[in-house]
Amino acid sequence: MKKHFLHGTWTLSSPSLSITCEGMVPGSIYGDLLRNNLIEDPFYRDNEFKVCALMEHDFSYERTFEINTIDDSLQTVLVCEGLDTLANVYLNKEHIASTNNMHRTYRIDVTKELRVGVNHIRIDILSPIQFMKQKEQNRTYPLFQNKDTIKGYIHLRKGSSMLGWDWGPKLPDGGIWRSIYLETIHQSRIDSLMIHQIHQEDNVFLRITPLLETRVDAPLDLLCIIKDSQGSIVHSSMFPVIGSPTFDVMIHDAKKWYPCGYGAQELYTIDCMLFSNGVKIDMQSKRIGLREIVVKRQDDTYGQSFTFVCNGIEIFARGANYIPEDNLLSRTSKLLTRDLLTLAKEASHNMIRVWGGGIYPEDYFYDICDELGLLVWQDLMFACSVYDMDDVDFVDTMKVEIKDNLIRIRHHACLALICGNNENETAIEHWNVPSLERSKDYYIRQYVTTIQPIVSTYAPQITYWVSSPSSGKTPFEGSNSDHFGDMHYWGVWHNNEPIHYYRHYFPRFMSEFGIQSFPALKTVETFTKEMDRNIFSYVMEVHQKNNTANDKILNYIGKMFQYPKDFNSLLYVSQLIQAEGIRYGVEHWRRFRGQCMGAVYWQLNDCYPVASWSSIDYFHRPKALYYHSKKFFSDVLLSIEETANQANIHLSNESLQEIQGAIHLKWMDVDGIIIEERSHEVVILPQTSAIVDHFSTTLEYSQLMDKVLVVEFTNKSGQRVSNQVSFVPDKHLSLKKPQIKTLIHLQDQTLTMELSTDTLAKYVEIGHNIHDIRASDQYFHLFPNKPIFVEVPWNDSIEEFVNGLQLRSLVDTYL
Ligand code: BMA
Repeated sequence: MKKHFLHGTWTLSSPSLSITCEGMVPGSIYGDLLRNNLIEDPFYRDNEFKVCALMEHDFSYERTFEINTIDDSLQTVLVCEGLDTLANVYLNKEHIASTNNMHRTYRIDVTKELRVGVNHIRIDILSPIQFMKQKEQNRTYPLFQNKDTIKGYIHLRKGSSMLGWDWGPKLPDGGIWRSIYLETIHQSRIDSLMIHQIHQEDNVFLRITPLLETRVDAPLDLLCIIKDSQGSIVHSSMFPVIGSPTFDVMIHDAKKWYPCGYGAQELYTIDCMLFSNGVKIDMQSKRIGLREIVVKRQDDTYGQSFTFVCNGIEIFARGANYIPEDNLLSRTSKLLTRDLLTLAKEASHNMIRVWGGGIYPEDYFYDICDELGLLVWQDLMFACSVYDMDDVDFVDTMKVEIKDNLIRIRHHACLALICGNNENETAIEHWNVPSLERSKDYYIRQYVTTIQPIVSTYAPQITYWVSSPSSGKTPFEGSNSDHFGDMHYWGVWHNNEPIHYYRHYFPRFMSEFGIQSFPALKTVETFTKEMDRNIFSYVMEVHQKNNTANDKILNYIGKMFQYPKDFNSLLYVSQLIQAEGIRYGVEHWRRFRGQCMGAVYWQLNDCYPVASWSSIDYFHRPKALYYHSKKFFSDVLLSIEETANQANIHLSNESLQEIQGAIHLKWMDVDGIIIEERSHEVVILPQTSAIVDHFSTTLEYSQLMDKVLVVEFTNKSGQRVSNQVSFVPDKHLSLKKPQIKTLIHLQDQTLTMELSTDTLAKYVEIGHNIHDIRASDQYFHLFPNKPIFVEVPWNDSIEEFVNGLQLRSLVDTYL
């Protein structure tokens, strides 16, 4: 099988816009217009609106290519791995296909149309906006749709958030966004490989089923080679194809794959080759991990568990929700995805939920998750909507889309669960949707009757979960309960509930909860002019997609912190409420390990520079939440469950080893004067959480305003985790301007900073006026007599660092 890629330079045109320019394939219309200076940066100020309007027009991509010879006995297929979205495809002026789904792979037989010599291909991309408008006009009954998205998106199988979301602009890019090539096929090909695993203690039995597509009845042979992560061959066999082939292999002493923190990420490669008369005519290769992942759902005193179990180990899932990485699809890259996911792993995330309102990620996304040991909760691409199951074209294309994507991703070690949709069940149960009975009927037809069997056919070993959230019981029955299934809790944030309400909930698995913040000033500067830098300015509000959210940020700031003195302080403090709020929730749920077995916050990343719930912004600048997550997600967590004037100290151990060490408790004032101090030894079993100490005070509020309770746990090898709390909110703490001193060494492109202070400095941020700082720690609390060491990757001189160093802490926002 030969591939002739049609990548590279095409001509992009739009007659109604009088545009003709160079286009890059794979790529996107906006990407090309931007490169050719035909549009301004769509992310700058309010350019979004001008750029969005362009998609009311049709565009065409075309090019010529040469074919030297054509073997009449062979078939040629044009493979389009991503056409976005409504496309008409022409080869040598013949219409060869019409497409309606950006998530699908199209295989178009072009044997008849292809010629020796020069060929001409043209792909017309029709306006998604016109299509949606038309569909909405023809609709006779209302269906529930997300209000932040261009109406009618529910009829089009295009990444919904490209048409706007409560964190994303309405920039419906389009084009040839994934690979396009001609494939020359001999009489037969391997269409797909299905791999079943049966785990028998140290051995793993593999059943490998290649699905063959054969055009002629000629003898064929299959060769299967399996290699381990070191490249050593652990199995090789060749056999003739008889009927529908399937072959079984036993891998002895299997090196298993585990999510990060629970074991290694061993990966095996299966190469399956098809031979005809001794000539190799096709091949498929899959990299797999030997692992068994189930979701344990067992009735218990709290309701029913919802626990990911990998190779028999119960996992407390710690992670974040992932959205598309860029509204301009041509700007994403493997490098950027790796950077994002590596950041997540470095902060002890072990699960990424691919949220259902976007797009199915690239193959490399799953490869990276396999390598890093990040479990993937994969939503199918349906979110916050009711879809028209009487629309035959929609249903037909949806079925193929799901099949295509399951076949593409099902072998990945990281894939832990397939979920039917995001919030569609709970929307029908709780959100007062129109056409209620019809919506219920459509829901059941879509996720239960149609999709569930597709998942059990094409990914039979992956758990199918009908919706997030769901109780897993009869649809629309307690879909967002904290006794069954998974839960999205948005009382904090969307309903303005105070942050301590997180403690009112004991979910079995919290798959969404979040608090917004602004991105760093450097990020804000990319889309604003000086005059825009006020959170209620027009431009800042254009970059705030969640109605009234800036008011909410101020509201939460007011509960915790003093009024920030300027714009930059406000951005910083907004990140602190987010970091502190999410910490508060996660620490609570980790204290109830067993009852709760997952905390996946909303959201990991951004698709453009915006105020949002992300922990890492569009330019991959980690926010305070990111740094907090390093601690609240780490295997060993010391947390303080404080009430008015007392506190339980909890130690949570997610590791597989028992840990022993000393708890050290200090009750002190902000200048480091110790009032009370004690320490004692503790032992904590693997994968448990326990109360290890208790503290109480009888002091009055006014006497508590300069006091802090600091707890530390130091294990036998000297590793330390700590936490702190005051019994008054930070805004009432009597903080003074600290004198923060730094001692800095540079070695092997790493700066080691020792920071010390004369009085408590809260949420210390290490910034630089030019460079981005990715320190090993940030937003930490610095106590007198307790220096903190931080490492910063740095490939410039020490002077450059010192000259631009910008340190700040909480008091700097108001004093
Ligand atoms: C959740 C998500 C998204 C949304 C987020 C913030 O419900 O599923 O649809 O962006 O809340 O509002």
